[in-house]
Amino acid sequence: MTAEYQVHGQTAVITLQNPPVNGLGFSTRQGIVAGVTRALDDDAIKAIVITGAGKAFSGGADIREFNKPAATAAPNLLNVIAVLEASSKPIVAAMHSVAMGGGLELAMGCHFRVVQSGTQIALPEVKLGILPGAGGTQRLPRLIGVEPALNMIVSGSTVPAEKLAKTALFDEIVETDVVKAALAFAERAVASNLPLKKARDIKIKFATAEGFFQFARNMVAAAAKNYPAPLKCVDAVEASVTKPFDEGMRIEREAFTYLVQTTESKALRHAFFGERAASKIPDIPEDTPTRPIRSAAVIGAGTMGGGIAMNFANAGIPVTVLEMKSEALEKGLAVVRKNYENSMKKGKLTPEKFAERVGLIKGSLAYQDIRDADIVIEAVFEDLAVKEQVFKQLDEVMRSGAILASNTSTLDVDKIAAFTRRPEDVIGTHFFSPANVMKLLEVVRGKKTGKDVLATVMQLSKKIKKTGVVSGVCDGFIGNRMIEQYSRQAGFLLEEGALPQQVDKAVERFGFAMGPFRMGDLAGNDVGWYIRKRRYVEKPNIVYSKTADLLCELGRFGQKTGAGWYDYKPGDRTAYPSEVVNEMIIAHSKTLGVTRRKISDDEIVERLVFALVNEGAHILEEGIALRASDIDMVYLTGYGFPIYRGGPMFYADTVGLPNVILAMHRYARQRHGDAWKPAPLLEKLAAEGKTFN
Ligand code: T1G
Repeated sequence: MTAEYQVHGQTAVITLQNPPVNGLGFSTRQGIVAGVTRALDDDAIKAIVITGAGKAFSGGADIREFNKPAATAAPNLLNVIAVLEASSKPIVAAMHSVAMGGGLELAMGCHFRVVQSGTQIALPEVKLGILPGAGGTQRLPRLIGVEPALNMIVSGSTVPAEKLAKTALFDEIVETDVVKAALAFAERAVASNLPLKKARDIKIKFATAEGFFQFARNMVAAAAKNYPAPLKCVDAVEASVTKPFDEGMRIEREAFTYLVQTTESKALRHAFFGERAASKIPDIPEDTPTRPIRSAAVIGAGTMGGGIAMNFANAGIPVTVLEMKSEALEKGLAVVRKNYENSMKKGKLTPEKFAERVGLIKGSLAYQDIRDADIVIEAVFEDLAVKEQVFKQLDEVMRSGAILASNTSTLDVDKIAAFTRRPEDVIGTHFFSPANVMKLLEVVRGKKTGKDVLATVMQLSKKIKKTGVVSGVCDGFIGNRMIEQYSRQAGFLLEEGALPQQVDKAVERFGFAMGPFRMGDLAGNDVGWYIRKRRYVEKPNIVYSKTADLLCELGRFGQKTGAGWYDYKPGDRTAYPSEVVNEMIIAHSKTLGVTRRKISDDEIVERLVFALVNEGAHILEEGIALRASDIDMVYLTGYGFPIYRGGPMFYADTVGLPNVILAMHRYARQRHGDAWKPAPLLEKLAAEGKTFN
């Protein structure tokens, strides 16, 4: 069992031992009950202290057990907490580092709580699409007050213990050695025969309950569209005020049981694990030595280069931005400074932080100035000849052991590595615009990329607060390769009867942050145009809709030219449907001899999303992505896919892969059937009744 039992004088100390964060898994729960029972049966023991080994008191229920029998096997967390609360001997929680979710609920079931300052306190269950299911919604309001408790439970936010020092949640707060303090507290409690405090016995006085909770419901409902958990949190906390304790517990349990089986919760848990799984690379052990990254350099001070440089400065890493012309350099650095000024104006950045970050970014016009950087990221024009020239220079100048990274979004990283005499130091670091905001970082592993280089860049991605996802080398890596099939379908839909605003609205109702045409107008329609021109030469047998080319031939590149799929007014980013474009689309259907038809929103969503799924299946079977959840993380953190649907591959699992194939067969009977040939992996999994994840 994973809870250790030790005796200190007349006090038994039960220490949770379930690394990495003492998740309250089945064997840990058993260990706690066994320890308390042993202490109660031993007359020499007068008190009990409970604490956690390592880096957490407890991170809560062991989420690796979710949806498995062990999660609810007796003694479940409610049983454990009932044993604590019913103990005839005082039980003192010695809390440090992290006390979250079920971990905090466990502590609230104890009679007393001694906490080390700086301990992270939270009931983050709502972030997993559930709510505290072991009394948190009933005890926390009694211990810290209804409003602060409701805010913590509905937001899932973390609060440092010292912020709650004056509440009944803690009996003592100490700077160091919380176990020693808890032992001393226990001894005093025994000596003074301190009455045992039970949070459940605290009566809540809250005169304005009805109005308060109605207001809370209105606020939460507005902010939590598509997520059922927050409103259930309000219901449960309201019960802590309006109902007897045991009735409140029943209401909480009912809500928990409902929420834990919702697709939204499964999607959020999938994303939680997906984020962590992405950093695991099968052939690279976790303890692979990494190279120190104490300084960085970025080639190119354009939008991407500036944004990439900000990531380093934000992480406290000095970075030099290299340009060829001083006006380009000055312009780029001015944009970076402006970004920081805007954050400071919005109160997101203190003047000290502003000065520190701006101070960490230097400009230069000479390669010699960056030769000692530990990593250099090239962010120049997306053309292989230009990359060749840059990497040949880097190969000449950079110190040995420096990591040479390219921010290319589609070009072959193996070809780029071959421009140097050190391909093992070359890797792709594909940032997404705006690079200082988007969480996704596609880390492209070349055939010769060194294992320590890959491990270093994955570690760096965490340091600069990115979600690093490993991709193999192929055109478009993971995200852009899939989005190309998505865009193909979007173009075909225009030819067959839909208009840009219908397509965008349909996928935005599905939950995408932005539909394909608004996204094109934002990113620049000329980007896709450039890639398609290359495609027409490289892969002439793949058919694309010409609508996007006709649009670009009109010079309608999007917001940057004041017109794209939509019309724009100066200083106004609203996308207004364009008569010119809609007429062009309708005329183009006529040219093709296609009779336009009414297309349902469902068909639009299925064709766009299943196009992603099918290409994702190809990417998986080719080994470009290590796992399906990596593909989901790419779409959740880089392409605005709705998180409550878990990502394209998770969503396909919830639809059912046989149903995805049925839909693809239906669309294959319409136009351009080649686009709907199911990937072999998709067919195999569907036939075997399996899922991607
Ligand atoms: N159970 C099991 N493993 C967990 C875990 C948990 N609760 N939390 C984290 N891990 C693993 C994580 O997968 C990773 O594993 C390692 O710990 C380090 O995590 C009834 C039912 C605790 C603040 O939602 O917020 O209680 O990849 O990289 O940055 O009401 O993890 O190393 O193998 O994040 O130091 C509620 C979620 C559960 C807490 C630590 N609890 N965890 O952050 O490390 S529901 C949570 C976190 C519940 C009850 C309900 C953070 C952390 P690996 P990490 P970190």
